[in-house]
Amino acid sequence: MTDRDDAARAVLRRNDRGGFTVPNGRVYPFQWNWDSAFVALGFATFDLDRAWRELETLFEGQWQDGMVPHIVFRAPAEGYYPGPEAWGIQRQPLTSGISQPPVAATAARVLHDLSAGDAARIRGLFPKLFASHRWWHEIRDPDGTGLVTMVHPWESGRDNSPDWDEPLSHVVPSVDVAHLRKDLGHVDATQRPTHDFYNRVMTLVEEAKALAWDGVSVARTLSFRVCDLGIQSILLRADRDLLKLAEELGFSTEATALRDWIARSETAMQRLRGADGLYRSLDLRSGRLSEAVTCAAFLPLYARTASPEDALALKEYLAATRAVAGFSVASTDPRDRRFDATRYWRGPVWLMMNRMIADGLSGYGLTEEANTLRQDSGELVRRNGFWEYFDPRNGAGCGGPDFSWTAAMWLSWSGSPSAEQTLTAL
Ligand code: 9WN
Repeated sequence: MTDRDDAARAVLRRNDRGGFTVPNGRVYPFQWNWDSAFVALGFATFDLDRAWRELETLFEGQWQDGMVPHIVFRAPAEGYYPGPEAWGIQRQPLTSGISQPPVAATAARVLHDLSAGDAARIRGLFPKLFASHRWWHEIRDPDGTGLVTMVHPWESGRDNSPDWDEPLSHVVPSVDVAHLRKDLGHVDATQRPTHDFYNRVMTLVEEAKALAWDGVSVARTLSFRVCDLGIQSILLRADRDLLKLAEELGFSTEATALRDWIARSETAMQRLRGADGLYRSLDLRSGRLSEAVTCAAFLPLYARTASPEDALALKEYLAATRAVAGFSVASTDPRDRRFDATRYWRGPVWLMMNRMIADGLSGYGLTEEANTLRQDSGELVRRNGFWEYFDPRNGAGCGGPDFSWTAAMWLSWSGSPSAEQTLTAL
């Protein structure tokens, strides 16, 4: 145990609002979907019961159709836009109307592995996890193509990535929400998305409201419809983890469905492979692959769907970009004109991305590269603390301080003395 471990636990305890954790009390005062999955991994290092609770409270926000919302507004809080009134959804607990990358089943698998044969918690959660995967594969892929649709940049969790520039340029803004924003009161404007971005993404919320948030109509008709390489890869990996759980727990009908979804996704993912061997997101409206190469390019390794040749191409790409950017992994290729070292998802490093990428690299035997990511991630925290994200050039902390998932990644991965142990844990 080190002082920094204590500090990381203190961040999680401070951001704990009683069974659920806020990413950061000031900037993000509610429960977020994929944040909670990563936070559960952090709690699991010192309080396994509390770790399960994080996932259980997240799923209390699950919709009837299986969707797990990207925000659960569990208790009123000031300081964040768009709050519950902007989404206009009448259910309890109050939630947003879109989802986020489905990391939860993978986190649940890790918690179950740590639960020493006690299957009670996973048995309670399994049907809900399965319903959420069914939602992605059926509601968000209504034609069964094997590629799931995201309808809003916030669903990717990589909100402001250059991946969305082109598809978002076709959304005609119908609202002006600049005056409603609260993020700029907490974080420097150069580190946050532009007003134009907010006007376009809130236009998408208005479009969905007009459809009364009907799942299939939203998936078929919103003016932003993209297959995000991140969601697609994270879902495929989570399908595999959920399949392991289904087999162990004897959920055979669910296991059959999961095998079908996995087979379909594996085939369809080939459509995301560019001529240079690197994977990208696909604009489902125009049929065009994203031009940018972003940190999501590594996630087919995490999904275990890349070929050994793809893995070698990514190894080279990692070395080349690290030589330019400094700390890995920059969220946008630092040689790209769209790279911006401190602006949200256009350059900075995120530790939970690094952890998934390192898991992928080690899954392909690239242990040295995986260790480099773990060391870079550890160093960023040692130098600067538990920031939301970091400038890859000098490691400066950006966004919000005392961030839950950064503390959780420190405890469960980058701060651990043994790389081997932690790299196989996810
Ligand atoms: C919108 C909470 C979330 C993360 C996302 C990150 C950011 C929200 C925002 O914060 O998004 O969901 O208002 O910018 O991009 O990945 O889950 O930490």
